[in-house]
Amino acid sequence: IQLSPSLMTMDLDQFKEQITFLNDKVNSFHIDVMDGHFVPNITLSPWFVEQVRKISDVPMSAHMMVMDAPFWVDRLIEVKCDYICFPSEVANGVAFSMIDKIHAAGLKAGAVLNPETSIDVIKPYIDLLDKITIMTIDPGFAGQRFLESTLDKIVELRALREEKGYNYEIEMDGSTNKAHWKMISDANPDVYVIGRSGLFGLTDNIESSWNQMVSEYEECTGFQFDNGLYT
Ligand code: S6P
Ligand code: MG
Repeated sequence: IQLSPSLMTMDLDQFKEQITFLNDKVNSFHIDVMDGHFVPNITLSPWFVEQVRKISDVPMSAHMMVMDAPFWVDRLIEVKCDYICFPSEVANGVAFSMIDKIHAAGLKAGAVLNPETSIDVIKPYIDLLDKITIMTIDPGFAGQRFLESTLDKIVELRALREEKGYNYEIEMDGSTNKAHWKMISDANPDVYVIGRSGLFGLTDNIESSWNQMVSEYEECTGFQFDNGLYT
């Protein structure tokens, strides 16, 4: 499986230690970028992407929760964020130009679907996307209720990709932990965003949290932990 730790839930007092530990274990870092309007919170930023890049070569994936998506796309292009994922809910009228700009910069373009958003919203440009993120919680905060019905969209996206030959990666985000590993794994996304409840919050040490996450994953799914990096 491909893992993408959500850095808004890391322990900032252990910034270097946690990033360095995860550096050769995960496929990307998930960077939540909020503007206080699309959701009532403010977390990470393009500046944070630059700080992580100083000590890590792991690709970075920005999850934008902002009203003015084109503005933040430009800022994330400036720092060469590897995946730039915009909120599909505010992309009407600007989706094609954002995707073209991201691609012209040699970066990957993604769209994020909040729990209430249906796949139909992104159908006009789905063939151009490199990633689609399905929110399995309400966006804005960590530690929120898992919304099981959102998993149907993962199954639908996989079938659609098969049928039409699309290239997007399918990612899920929210409450990836032992209460939900089994049902998420049944829905079979490509990328699992993992945050407070499934990794950073498990113990006060990143190595023991990682080991606990791996054993919880194996216990819940019956699969061997098979990190995408090593396959
Ligand atoms: C929420 C954000 C997510 C969270 C993550 C937190 O707005 O997009 O990426 O950081 O879901 O993890 P958890 O395990 O507390 O849900
Ligand atoms: Mg996120």
